[in-house]
Amino acid sequence: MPETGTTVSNPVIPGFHPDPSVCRVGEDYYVACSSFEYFPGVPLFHSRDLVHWTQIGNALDRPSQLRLPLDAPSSGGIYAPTLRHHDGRFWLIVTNVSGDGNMLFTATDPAGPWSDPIRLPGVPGIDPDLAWDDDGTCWCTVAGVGQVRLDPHTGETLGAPTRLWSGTPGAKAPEAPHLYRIGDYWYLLIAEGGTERCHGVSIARSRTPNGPFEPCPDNPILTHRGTEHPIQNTGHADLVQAPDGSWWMVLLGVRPGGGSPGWHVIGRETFLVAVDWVDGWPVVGELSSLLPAPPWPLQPQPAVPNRDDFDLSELAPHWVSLRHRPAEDCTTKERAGWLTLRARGASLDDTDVTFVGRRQQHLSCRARTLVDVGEGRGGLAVRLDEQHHYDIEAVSGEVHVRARIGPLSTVVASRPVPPGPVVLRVEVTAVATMHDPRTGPDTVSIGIEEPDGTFVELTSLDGRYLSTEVAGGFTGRVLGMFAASGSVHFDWFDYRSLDH
Ligand code: 6LW
Repeated sequence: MPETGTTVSNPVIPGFHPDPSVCRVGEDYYVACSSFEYFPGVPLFHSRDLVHWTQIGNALDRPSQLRLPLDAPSSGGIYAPTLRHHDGRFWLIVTNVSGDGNMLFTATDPAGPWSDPIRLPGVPGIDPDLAWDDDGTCWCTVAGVGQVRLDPHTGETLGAPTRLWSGTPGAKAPEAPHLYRIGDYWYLLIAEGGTERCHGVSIARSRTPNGPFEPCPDNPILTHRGTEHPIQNTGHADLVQAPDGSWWMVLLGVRPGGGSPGWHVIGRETFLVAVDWVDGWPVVGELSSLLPAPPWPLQPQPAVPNRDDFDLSELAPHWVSLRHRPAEDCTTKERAGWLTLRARGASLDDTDVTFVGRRQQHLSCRARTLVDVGEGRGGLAVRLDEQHHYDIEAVSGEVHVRARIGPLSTVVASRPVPPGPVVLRVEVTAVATMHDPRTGPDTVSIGIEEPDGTFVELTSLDGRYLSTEVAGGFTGRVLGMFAASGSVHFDWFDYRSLDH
């Protein structure tokens, strides 16, 4: 997490928080991120200094806003929001690639409630952006890069979509457009090269919002492709101006670990970098894991607590489930001070399984939970998707560790335990030194705790199999609790960084 002082650490929003879109209202900054198959969707963060961010909610937290079919694929669902403030309201435009397509939501308070969706059947493609002209015309720009005029109050498109710019000739996937009026120009910021190692950020400008656009002679204005930089896949950016006139960029990047080709395991994270303007073009400062602190007082905000005792009736906003979260299957009201999960699917191989987790936000970390399975089955999991997860499952008198890697699924360890509640533990350790280029990014140790807190490791697995490079897709690891049969009760969940 960022520290105060002369430098601050990047990422500013660690863990699987990709496709950041930022806006500022007065002294307050807000960021929205993609959420894919998880419910609630579109995590929203607040900051007063661009460095310390607190999650204030999720924009899409009701079934009427986020309809994900129960068989929607992982890395489907919610892609690439744009968050803007205009005319006294917050506007959020986003794509649900697993059903409802492009949708627009509004709120007066970004912490919610957000409106029901305004559907946008005339807006094609993904990565929609919103920008308003002085005369109130609303321009919606999408990946490709295309554009269509929109009545944002009704969702009606006005006229046919037009093609604006395809980015650098030969570069794949021009996407993530954001359009801004800055000075005498309209600037069109895009990502290109694909969201993997070749990702980059390019820009073009025009005197009018609908082109013609002239590319920046120094494109890409940011990329780490082909470098040894520890932050890779840099792209999908958004710009914001601070009250002192300085400019900043939020963007996604990853931190691969291990040997060749490098595996990133906690998804695409949100980074911050300073931007200067030279001759009417933005020049991106050096992006590193230690940034010079911005020239204003830093304002640390409350971080996600390490431990959740499930004493409140509502779950904190960082807890996510898969595709939906029916209240009857996930409640703190059945047993005071415990989270009760009622099984739907039989395992994390199923798309409809009762799961409540939080993103792994540190390269090394520890997660523990006290579970009482009663007559049921359930436990603690490290999840990348249905085909890639490690879990420790308790049943009466026993625990089993299972690894699912692609088509292979195996019980790697079992152990008898006394009946009654048991503490399950997962410990992730990033690999520090490497003598072999085939070394994976981290190890995942899984086991139980003795009543005195001693860790009994049942297995230690190579973490590469729960990486995006192996699993594919757009997400990162989520650590969480699941029920595989019956009703399973969790007294607490404790997550700690073990990063140095
Ligand atoms: C998103 C696209 C991208 O829609 O990945 O990195 C896609 N950029 O802009 C999914 O996050």
